[in-house]
Amino acid sequence: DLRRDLAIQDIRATIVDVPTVRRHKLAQTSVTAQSYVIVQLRLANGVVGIGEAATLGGPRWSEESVEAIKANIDAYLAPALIGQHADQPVTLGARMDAAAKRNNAAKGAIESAAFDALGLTLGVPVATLLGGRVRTSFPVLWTLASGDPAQEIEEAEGKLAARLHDTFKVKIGAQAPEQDMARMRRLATALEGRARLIVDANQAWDETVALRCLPRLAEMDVHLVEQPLPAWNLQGLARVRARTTAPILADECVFTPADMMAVAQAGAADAVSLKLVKHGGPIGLQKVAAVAEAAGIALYGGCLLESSVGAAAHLHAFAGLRELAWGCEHFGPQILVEDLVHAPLRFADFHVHLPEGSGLGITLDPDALRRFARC
Ligand code: MUC
Ligand code: MG
Repeated sequence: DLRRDLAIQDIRATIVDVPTVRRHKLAQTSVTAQSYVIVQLRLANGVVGIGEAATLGGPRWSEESVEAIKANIDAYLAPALIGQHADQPVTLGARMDAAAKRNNAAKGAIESAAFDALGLTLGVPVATLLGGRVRTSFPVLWTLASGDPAQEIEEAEGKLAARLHDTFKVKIGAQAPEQDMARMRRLATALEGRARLIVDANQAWDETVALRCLPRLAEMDVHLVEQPLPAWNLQGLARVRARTTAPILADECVFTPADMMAVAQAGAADAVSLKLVKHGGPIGLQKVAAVAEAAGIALYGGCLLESSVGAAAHLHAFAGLRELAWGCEHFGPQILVEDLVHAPLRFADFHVHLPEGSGLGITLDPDALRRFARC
């Protein structure tokens, strides 16, 4: 019977390292390969759901590394779920929270895999299980992060010409603020009238630097300034926000719904970047989105350079958000030398498209998984 079929039999976590097409430099680290934990969750009926936990340069973007994610899945999260049923995602989440504090990327990958397995079994897309979809394509930006403005302008021109991306997020904070301002001015001048720009400082600045630089970024028509201050400094962010017209995008300061409420109460942001690795899966993402909506804070579809596995899970979660004012940034599949799935996500006309079919609508390529797996 269906109930017995939905019992979780096995959860396998595989670390993979996939080279990127170029070096990706952000404030705290620089990577030439993306590391993920791929979760394969098998039900008694033989169906295997997949999920992905992305990291960026070890435990530097957040506290989770692929090594820690795999260790905590194997030792704590998987044992708490074996024998439980895939049609009870809230119970699965409660059991994971009882088994391990935080570990949101690990939990997010497992929850996505459980939804995929449930959707594949029932013959419905994950978006349907999450409440349905109000959109099937998403405006998608590209991130410029080599640090070399000449290379970045050339890269942006290529994306514009191919009609892949017309909004660019520039990673700042790795170099001195004055250098970044000069770099931004070159980019803004070269792309003026043809592309929108946002910046992400990944917590690199303090309040003084932010107060000096944000008005200049606003004057360059930079549309969003992401996480200019350290995640802990909500009061500082609120003061900076009150003194500039550049809208603030909250990223590392919002993992939980309570974090989102604190940002709202402090008046620290105009928009929030939603990510499965931060919110512990699609259910947590919906909760954070609800708090943001209640506070009048706009939604932005964030990423951590996921492959098509993790990106598809995000698109299913984003598909049902009534307003996604700032679109999304799931360019990840395009920055990898090779994707991990048979039919990668489709990018066209400045949009990324929700895959069709049951579950997440993507299938893992076992050869690619084997090739990039860390032994
Ligand atoms: C981040 O902090 O937003 C997302 C895109 C990118 O280039 O870096 C990431 C992480
Ligand atoms: Mg960010």
